[in-house]
Amino acid sequence: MLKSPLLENWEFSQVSSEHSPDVHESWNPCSIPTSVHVELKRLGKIPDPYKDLNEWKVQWIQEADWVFKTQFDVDEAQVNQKHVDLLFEGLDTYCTITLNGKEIATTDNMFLSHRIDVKGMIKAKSNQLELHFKSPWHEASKAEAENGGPKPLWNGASNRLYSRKAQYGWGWDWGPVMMTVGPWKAINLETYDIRLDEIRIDDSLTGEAYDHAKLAASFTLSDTDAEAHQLEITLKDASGQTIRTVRDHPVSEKLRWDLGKDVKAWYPRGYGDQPLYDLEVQLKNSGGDVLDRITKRVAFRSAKVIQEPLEGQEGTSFVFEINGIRVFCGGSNWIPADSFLTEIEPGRYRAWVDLLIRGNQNMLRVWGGGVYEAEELYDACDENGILVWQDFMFGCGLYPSYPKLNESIKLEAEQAVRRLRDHPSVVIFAGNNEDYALAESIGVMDYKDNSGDYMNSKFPARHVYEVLLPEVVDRLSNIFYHRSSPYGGKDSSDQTVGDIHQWNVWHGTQEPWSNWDKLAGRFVSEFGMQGYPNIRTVKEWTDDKSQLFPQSRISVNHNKADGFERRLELYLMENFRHSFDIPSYIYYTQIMQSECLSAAYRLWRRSFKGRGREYTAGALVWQINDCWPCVSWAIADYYLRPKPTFFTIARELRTYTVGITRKDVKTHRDSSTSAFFEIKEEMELWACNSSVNPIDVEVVLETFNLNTSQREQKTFNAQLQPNASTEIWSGPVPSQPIRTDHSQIPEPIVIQARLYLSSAPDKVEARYSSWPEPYKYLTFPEPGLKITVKGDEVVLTCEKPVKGLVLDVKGGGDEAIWSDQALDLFPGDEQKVEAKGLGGRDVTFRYLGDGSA
Ligand code: BMA
Repeated sequence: MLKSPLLENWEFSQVSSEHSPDVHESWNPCSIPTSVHVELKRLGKIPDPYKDLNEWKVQWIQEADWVFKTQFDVDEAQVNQKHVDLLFEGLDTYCTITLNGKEIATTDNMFLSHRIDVKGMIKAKSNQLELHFKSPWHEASKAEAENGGPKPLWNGASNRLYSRKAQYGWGWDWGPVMMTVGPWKAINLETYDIRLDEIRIDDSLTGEAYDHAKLAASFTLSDTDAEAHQLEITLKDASGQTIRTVRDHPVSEKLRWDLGKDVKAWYPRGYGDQPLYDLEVQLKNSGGDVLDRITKRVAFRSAKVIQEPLEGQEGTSFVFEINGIRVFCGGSNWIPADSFLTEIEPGRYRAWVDLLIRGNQNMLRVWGGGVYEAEELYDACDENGILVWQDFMFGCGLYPSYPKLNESIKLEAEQAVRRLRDHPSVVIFAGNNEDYALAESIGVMDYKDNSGDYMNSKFPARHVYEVLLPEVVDRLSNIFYHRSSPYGGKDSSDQTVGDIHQWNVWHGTQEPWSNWDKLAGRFVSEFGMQGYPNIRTVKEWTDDKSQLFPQSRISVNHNKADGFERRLELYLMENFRHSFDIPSYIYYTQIMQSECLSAAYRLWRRSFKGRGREYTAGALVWQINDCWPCVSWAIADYYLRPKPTFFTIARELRTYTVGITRKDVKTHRDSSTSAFFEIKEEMELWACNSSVNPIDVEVVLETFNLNTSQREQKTFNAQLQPNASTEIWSGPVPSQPIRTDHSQIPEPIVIQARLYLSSAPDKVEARYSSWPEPYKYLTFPEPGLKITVKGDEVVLTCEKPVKGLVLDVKGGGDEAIWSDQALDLFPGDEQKVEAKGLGGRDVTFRYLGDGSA
C-alpha cells in the first residue's frame, strides 16, 4: 500500500455565499491541517483572538463560507492500482469535496474520518481537490430549524445541539466563542490492491493474581476475496524481543494465543509498571510479498467498574478495579487544550500528561464538550499509567434524536471506539456530560420509563445514550459503558450510587468548602473552584497596562463564568481579608482555590476505607487545563503554568498522606438553657496509604499557639492499612481551652501533623497543617520567615507558622519550575523546594498576613 500525504501546497479563500454574497476571493497559501482563524492570524488579517476584546472581532469567520484547494500529481503506478482512495481524517465540519470538478462527498460531522473511493477519477497529472466549507453557524441553524427547533441547554447557543462539531466552539463558561473551519486533520491518498481494514484485539488477564495472559485477534480486509492471503503476526515487547510469532495465519481465522506469564500486566501508576507490547501484522499474498502492515500497541490489564453494596452506608460503590486492585482515582477533567486544535504542537499533550504525573494524578476524564482526543494524549496516558475516562461528545444539552443525525452518531461512535479501545488507559466510556442532569432540571427525565423507546419522548437522546451507544461499545470493545457523567441512583445527583458532579461549591447552593465531606459521592467526577492564573499569563491577554485590574473590561472578558465576581467574592470575603490590586487578587484567589480543592481531595480520599468501604473512590477536579489564557477553574493555565492548587492537590495524592479535621462541639448544660454551655474544639487525625502493602508509621502532632508561641507535641505509632485510609486519633485540640460563652475567642492554634515511615524515621514523608478558620479572623504574627536560595533549591524555615507561601522569581524574570507551592511552614520543620531554572536568583514571595494585602 502506498500512502501519500496531501498536506502541502494548499490555498484558501473566503468565497461568496448566501449570507455574504459580495466577497472577493483572495487566495493565500497554507498547509494543512489548519483552520481559517489560524491562517488569517498568521497572515496578519485578524488580530490575535485571545487578546483584549479581539474574540469579538473575528465572529464573522464562522458565518462565512471558505474554500481550501490544492493541485497534485500522482505516480502512474499508483493511479493504476486496484484501489485509489482519498482518506480525510477530519473535516471541520460542513464540507463539500470536489475532485477534478466533480463532487465526491459532503460531510457534516467533524468527528468522522472519510475514506472515499476515487478510482478512475484520479489522473497522473494536475488533480484538483477542493474543500468547500459552509458556515458552521448557518448550517447548524439550518439543521436546528429543520429538525425540531431550539432546545434547552447550558453554555453556548442552541444550534450547537444539532451539530456534530466540538461543542466548546460555541463558547463555554471557560472558553471563547471560536467556531473553527477547515481540514483539522490530515488528508492522504492511499493506493493498494488489498489492505488490512480492521484488527480487533481482545486480551485478557486471568488467575487470582491476574498474571495469566491471553490474546485473541480477528482481522478484516478491504476486499472480501481474501482467500489467497495470509498474515504474519508477531508480538514483541518494548525492547523488540519476539514473544510469539506465526507466519501463515489464515485471514479469516481468529488468532488465539495463550501467553501465560510470558507478558506482564499493565498497571495504573503507583501500582506497578506499564509494559507495552507491539502486535505487528503483515498481510502477504501467496508469493510472500508484503502488501500491507499495521502495528498495534497492546497491553494486558483487566479493568472493571465495581458497583457493590457498601458496609454501613446506603447505595453502592463506584470503584475502578484494575488487575484486582481497587484504585482511588485522584485526577482531573480535560478540556481541549486550545480553541484552535490544529495549533496544539506535537509534544504539548505529553507535556500535559507530564504535569499530571508531577501532580501525582492517576486519572484524566476527556470531557464530552470537546473532541475525541489526539492519539498523543492517549499514548502518553498508556505509557504513564494514567487511566482515561472517555465521554462521548455531547454536553449540557437536551440533544435531538432523529434518524439522519443518529446515523452519523453511530458512525462516529464506531470510529471512536475502534480507535480508542486499544489503549489500555481507556477504562470507561460515558454517554455524555450532564445531559441527564439537564433533562432532570427541566423535568423531562422519567426514570420510570424503561421502555427502550425514547425517540418520541421528551428526552429523545436517551435513545443515543441508552440504546445506540451501549450497543456500539458492547459490540466493538470490552470497555465499561456508563450512560452519562454523572449518572446513577434516583437521579444524577444521588450521592450514594454512580458518579456525581459536585457543584454545590461555586454553583448551586454555594456551600463552604468545609462541607466537602457531606457533599461526597461514590465517585466525584467533577467539582471545582476558580483561581487566577500566573501573572505572566494575565499579561499575555493584554498589552494595555491600564486594564490590569480584576474588574476591567478585558479582565472580565477573560472570565466566562456566570456571576464570577459574586462567587469569587463570596468565597474570598467569607475567608480572607484581601485587596483588589491585580497581584493581590491573583494571590488570594489562588490561595482560596488551593484551600478549597485540596480539602476535597483530603476529605474524599479519607472515605476510601478499604474493601467494601470504598465510600468515595474518585475525585476528578474540574479542570486541569484551559483552551486560552483566562481565569477559570483550571489548576494549570493555557501555558501549562500550574496554579498553587496544583501543588496542594499533588500533596493530597502522594502515596502516603496525613490529614486533620477540627470542629467546635457545643454541649448545653441541660435542655432548658441556651446561655449555659461548653464549646470544645475537637479534632480527628488520619493517614492514607495508596500502596498495596501495610506500612508502619509514626505521626507527630504538634500545636503552636499564634498568640503565645506555646507548643505541645504528641506522637502516635500506627500501621496504615494497604490501599485505604486509617484513622489514627481523635480528641480535643491540644491546649485549646473550653469556652463557655461566644465572646471567648478560641486560641489561634495551628496543628501540624508530620508522618514518618518507621523504616525512614528522619524524613518527613507527609505533612499537613490545620489552621483555625476562617482566616479572616486571624492576626498573623511576624513569622521570622527565612528563605535561602542555593542554586536551584530554596530552603525555608520559620520561627512561627506560615500559611500559603507562594514563591516566584524576583523581578518577574523567566519562571522557575517549582516542586511545591502554597506551602505551610512550621517552626523546626525545614522545607526544601526545588526550583529548576532559578539558578541562584532572588525570589519574591507572599503568604497570608504578610502585610502586602
Ligand atoms: C461542569 C462541566 C462544564 C462546565 C463546568 C463549570 O458542569 O461539565 O460544562 O464548564 O461545570 O461550570
